[in-house]
Amino acid sequence: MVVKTLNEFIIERQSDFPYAKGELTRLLSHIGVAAKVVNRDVNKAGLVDIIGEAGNINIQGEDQKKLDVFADEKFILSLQASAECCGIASEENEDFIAFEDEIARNGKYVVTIDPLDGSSNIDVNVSIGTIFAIYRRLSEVGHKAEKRDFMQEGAKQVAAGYILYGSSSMMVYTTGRGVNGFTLDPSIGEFCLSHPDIKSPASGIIYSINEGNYIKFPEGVKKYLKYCQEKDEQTNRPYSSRYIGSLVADFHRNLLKGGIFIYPKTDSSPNGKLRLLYEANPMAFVIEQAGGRATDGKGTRILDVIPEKLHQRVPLYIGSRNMVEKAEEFMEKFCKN
Ligand code: P6P
Repeated sequence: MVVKTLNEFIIERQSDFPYAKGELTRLLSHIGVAAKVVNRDVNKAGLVDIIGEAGNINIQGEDQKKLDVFADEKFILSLQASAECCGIASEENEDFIAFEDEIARNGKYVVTIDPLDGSSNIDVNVSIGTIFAIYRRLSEVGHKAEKRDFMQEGAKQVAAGYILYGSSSMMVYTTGRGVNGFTLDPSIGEFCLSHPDIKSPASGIIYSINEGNYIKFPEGVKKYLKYCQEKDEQTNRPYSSRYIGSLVADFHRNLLKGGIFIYPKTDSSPNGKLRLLYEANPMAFVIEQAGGRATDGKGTRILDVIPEKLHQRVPLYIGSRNMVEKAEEFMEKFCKN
């Protein structure tokens, strides 16, 4: 079988966009380059002195691991060098970054990114990931990026995806014409097309949620979990509980095998934990393009949520369409507020 690299695929698909003159192509290619650099260091994290707290506390109030900082820097440098991106909103930075240099200011796109999601898993060698979304800027080309460029609803994404640094490293993304997955071949240092046209199974037998928070869950979630655990051969229940605690890893497994991931609101986290701009929205674009569903549990599509704050959180019910709809039925029946 002839191997198709990420760059060959991106260029081949560029013809999908008559208006695009290669800008998005270059942007996606630069993301791929940064991913390879971060992958190299994630894979040897145990060997070099980049494990452990960088001594900083990030905007989320979490200990910043050195690899967090390293990944954030690598993606920012690569995106700025693409000359297609005029600004970035990152989980690791309190405010958005508007590039100052003239070339970057002429970029037509902005990027929201979680440079290294699940970083608390770095020290124990559990899969972690990068999540990104690309929007067309609203502000005038040639000027600095403005906050409104980043406060667009997810439905305005022109591309989104993730890199999974796991047993093998993969890049999965969509530009609104389906979802394709690329596996890094270390022998040639290229992401190669390995999962063309990924489709989310309409149903599955996996549910992913941190059951340690059970007592804090809304009643509808508690009832849905009991539904998952009941025996019913016709609907292949009881389902299996699978939770890695790394969104990219949990999402990717459920995307391929079928399943639902839930991070609901709780009393202590009234909007859940996951971030709208650079976690929920990119994953929602991917899952919908694969035929799945992503909502806040109360019928609002994640992609329709109008952002109000850069690091705003949102409850996330995402995965196989039938499973998300079933969970929403329980939320509708048992959670009126
Ligand atoms: P909890 C990792 O810190 C993360 O942001 C996601 O990758 C993951 O899905 C979630 O938090 C896990 O959160 O509260 O279950 O540990």
